[in-house]
Formats: sequence, structure tokens, C-alpha cells
Amino acid sequence: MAKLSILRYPDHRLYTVAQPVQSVNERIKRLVADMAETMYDAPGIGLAATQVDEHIQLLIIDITEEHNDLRVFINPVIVSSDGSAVHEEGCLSVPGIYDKVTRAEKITVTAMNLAGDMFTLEAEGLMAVCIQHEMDHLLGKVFVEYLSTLKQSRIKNKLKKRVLETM
Ligand code: K2U
Ligand code: ZN
Repeated sequence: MAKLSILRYPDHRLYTVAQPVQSVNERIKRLVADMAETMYDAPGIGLAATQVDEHIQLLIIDITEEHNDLRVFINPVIVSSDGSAVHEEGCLSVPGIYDKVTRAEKITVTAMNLAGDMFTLEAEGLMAVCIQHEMDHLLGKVFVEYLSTLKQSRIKNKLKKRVLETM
């Protein structure tokens, strides 16, 4: 396994729309293993393939504190959603930035797992937030785009200043 580099906002590659996975082959299985190592090391509770510059419809989530319940979603589709809920969000591609985002409270998602079998999951709470956040990444959308243009401008300037300071 290997730790992968996570793209940082506002890298233009984060705006790429991911393509469907055609076959759950060894390359996909290796990528999932590397993404999981990267996510647990960050640490994070979710990671989309887009964030590691792999533009395919693949995301992983593990909301357990024990890091022992990895969920793999291949070609995920939200088939129904209900309600509305506000949650404080962060993103491994936007380090140090947290803000409130409104999303569907409950969702039903279908996807393929690493064995190539289709499954359906009804999710709410943190799992629902995380699935929606990661599926946005597969659409080339970062959570800060839900914020005001003023906040987005301040975030871009803050992150660009941080990069310059490290040079
Ligand atoms: O996309 C990512 O960078 C993964 C996020 C997933 C996430 C975003 C918003 C709300 C929940 C999960 C990272 O895990 S960000 C770090 C984090 C960890 C726990 C709770 C919130 C954010
Ligand atoms: Zn994110």
C-alpha cells in the first residue's frame, strides 16, 4: 500500500467530473487500499478518488473511531433524499477550513462494492453528510462552493498565502 498525495483547493483538477468505473479489477482494488491508507493517515472519515487525482466514480468512507468499517462505493447514485440538515464540514482538500453546509437529512444510495455486487444503503446523520460530500467531489464540487463568494475568496487567499509561506 502507499499514501497518496491529496489535491489542495483551488487546484483545477478538483473540478474534474469523474467517469464511471467499467470493471472492478486489481487496479481499482489497489487504489482503494492506497486511498484507505491515505484517509486513515490524514486522518479523515471519507475520501473521493478525485482528491487523489483519479477521476473515476469511487469513494470510501469509515466513520468509526476504530477505523474498522471501511465502506467502498463504486458508481454511487443517490436514488432518494429526504429532509434538510445543517452540519459543520471540513475537507482534506481544504485543510483548516470548517463551515456549516445544508444537505439532505436522509438519503438512499445504490452503488457497487469491491466484490462487484450492487447494494443499497439508507443513510442519515454523519454517514449521509459524508456520502453527499464525497459524491460532490465526484461531480467536481468542493464544499466551500456552498459558502458565500466573499468567504470563498477569503479561503482561496488564505490557502494561497499558506502555500507561499512554505516556499
Ligand atoms: O472529502 C474529504 O476531504 C473527507 C472529509 C469527509 C467529511 C466532510 C464533511 C463532513 C464529514 C466528513 C474529511 O474526513 S474532513 C475531516 C473531518 C473529519 C470528521 C468530521 C468532519 C470532517
Ligand atoms: Zn472533501
